[in-house]
Amino acid sequence: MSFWFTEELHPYYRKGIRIKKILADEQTQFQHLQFVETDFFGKAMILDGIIQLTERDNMGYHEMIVHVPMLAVGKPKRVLIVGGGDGGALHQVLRYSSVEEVVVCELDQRVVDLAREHFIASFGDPWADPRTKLLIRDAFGLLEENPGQFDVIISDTTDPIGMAERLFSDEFYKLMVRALTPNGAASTQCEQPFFDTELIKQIYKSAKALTKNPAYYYANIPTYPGGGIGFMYVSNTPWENGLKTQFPPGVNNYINPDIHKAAFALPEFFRKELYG
Ligand code: SPD
Repeated sequence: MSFWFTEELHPYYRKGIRIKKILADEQTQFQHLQFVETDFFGKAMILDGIIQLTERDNMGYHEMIVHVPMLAVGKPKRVLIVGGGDGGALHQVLRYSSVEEVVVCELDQRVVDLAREHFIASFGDPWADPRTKLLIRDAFGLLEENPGQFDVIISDTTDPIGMAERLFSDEFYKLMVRALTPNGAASTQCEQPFFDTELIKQIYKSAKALTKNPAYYYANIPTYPGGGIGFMYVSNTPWENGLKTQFPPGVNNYINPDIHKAAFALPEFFRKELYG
């Protein structure tokens, strides 16, 4: 027995996946959290009715949000993940032997608890790595308290709705850049060129005022609206530096040197909007 789950992030667009079984369904202190077994995409995590990741296509998201800034920096030692309670980004960050500490700043302990149980086949148990430090708290305070502390910051968030809206603000970008080391790099979940053009332009403007070499890049993820999602690279270090760096040990399922480079090529309508 299976049924259709329909996601409506935008009032003018819907997408659906077939679900075989609901594995967990609870209202946490912060959100409606569900883990489901899908027909095609393996297990999926859904927050407030929006698909966050599936086992089958999360690699496009996690490999791109993590490796682009990590490779650009070269040998990052201290990394901060804002959000990321599902462990997917953490799993990728821990592939780097240069990493001494990864701080994961997640608001909802239940996301970590249930993801740890349900995504063990995909991510192992990155929470057990001695380099991992989980902080259950709001990211703004942590960023404020840690100027110049992180070589890489990864903002692995939900969409800009409700409590997550602040994570897409100029204020957040200012604090994030302030928390980076001078040549450090950040990457942020930065939505969809067709649906979120104005938001992305606004974020690029903030990033451009704060750093020398921001750039937008994109990955294909079939279970996200429009079939993909973009990221803002925010740094004084050009992203192209990463093209000269070797991938860390372990298996890539999405990124390779061609994809790394091509991800920064933008469709003409959007390139004009963003870069003029
Ligand atoms: N519209 C869905 C955007 C989801 C972004 N968050 C993904 C979290 C994966 N770690």
